[in-house]
Amino acid sequence: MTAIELAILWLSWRQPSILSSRDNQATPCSRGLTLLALKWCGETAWVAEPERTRMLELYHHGSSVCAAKVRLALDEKGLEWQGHYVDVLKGDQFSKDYLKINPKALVPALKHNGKIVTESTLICEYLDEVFPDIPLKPVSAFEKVQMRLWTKAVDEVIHPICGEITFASCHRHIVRRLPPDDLQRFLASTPSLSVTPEWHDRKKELVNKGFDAPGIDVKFRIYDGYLQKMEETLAERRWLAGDTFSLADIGMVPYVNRLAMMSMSDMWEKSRPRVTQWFETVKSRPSFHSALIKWCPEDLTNDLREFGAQSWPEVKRMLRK
Ligand SMILES: N[C@@H](CCC(=O)N[C@@H](CS)C(=O)NCC(=O)O)C(=O)O
Repeated sequence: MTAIELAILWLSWRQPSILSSRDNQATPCSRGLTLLALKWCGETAWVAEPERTRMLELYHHGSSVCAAKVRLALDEKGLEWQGHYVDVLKGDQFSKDYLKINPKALVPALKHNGKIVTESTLICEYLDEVFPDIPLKPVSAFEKVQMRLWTKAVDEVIHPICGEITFASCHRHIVRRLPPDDLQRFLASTPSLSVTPEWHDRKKELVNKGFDAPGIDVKFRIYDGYLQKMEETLAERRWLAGDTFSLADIGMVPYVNRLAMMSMSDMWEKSRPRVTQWFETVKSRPSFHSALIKWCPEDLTNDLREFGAQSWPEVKRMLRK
C-alpha cells in the first residue's frame, strides 16, 4: 500500500465527512474513496458512510408526544435537524403531500438521505444506530431488553391511551373551535390504519362525548398503572433501563410531561416519590426545554393547562374507582 493510499484509508476512517458531500448523497468521488478503503481492508470495513451524513428533516408538531420523543433523542445526541411543522390539530396531516410521507397521517416522520422513517420508537433506534456517538441504548443485552420493554409498552398501550385521555380532557375543546364543516372534515379524515385501527371512530366519539365516552375511566387507570410501574422500577435502578439515561426514559418523558402540562402532576407528586425525583432530574437536562417545552406554542400550552385543570376533578374521581 502506498503512503497516499494509506492516508486516504486513514482519512476515510477518521474524518468521513471530508470524503462525502454535505447534502447527504455519496458523490462518485466519496464512493470511490470508500471503495478504495474497502479494497485495502479486505472488504470487512464499515460501509455505512452514506448513512452517516447529517441532513435530517423532521415532520413534527409542538404538542405531539411522539414527535417530542424524537426531538429529545436528536437533542440528547447533539444532532442538528431541519423541521417541517405539521399542525395535527388543524388537519395538516391529512394533506395529499403529507400522506405521501406517512399514509397513516401521523407525525413524526424523519427524512434522511431521501428515505422516510416513520414510527417514533423506530426513528429513535434508527438515529442511535446511524449516529452511534452519545449512545442512547444501554450496553448489556439484558438492559437493552428492559429498555425495549418500556418502548414496547409505550407503542402498544401507553401511546394509544395518551391520545384518548388527551382528547377527552383537552383536545376535544380545541378542535371544537373549528367551523362545523371543517370539524366534520377533520373527523372524517383519519385513515382506517392510524394510531390504532379504532382511532378513526374513537377520536370522533371522544370529541363528541368527552368523559362520557365508554371506557375512558379504565384508560386513565391503566395509564396510572404505568406510573406505578415506573415507581417500582425506579426503586431498583436509577433510570428506567439501568444506570444510564436511555431510550426507555426518552420514551416515557413525553407521557409524564403530557400529564404535567394538563395540570395532573398530582398523579405522582403526592404518592410516587421516585417518579417525582426522576421527572425533576429529567427537567434539569437541557434537552427538556430545547426539545419539549420550547416547541409547544403558548396558546396550546395554556389550553393544555386550563382544560386539563378543569378536567382534573373528574379524572381524580375516575382514578379512585
Ligand atoms: N405509533 C406512532 C404514533 C404517532 C401518532 O399517534 N402521532 C400523533 C401525534 S402524537 C398524530 O400524528 N396524530 C394525528 C391524528 O390523530 O390525526 C409513532 O410512534 O410515531
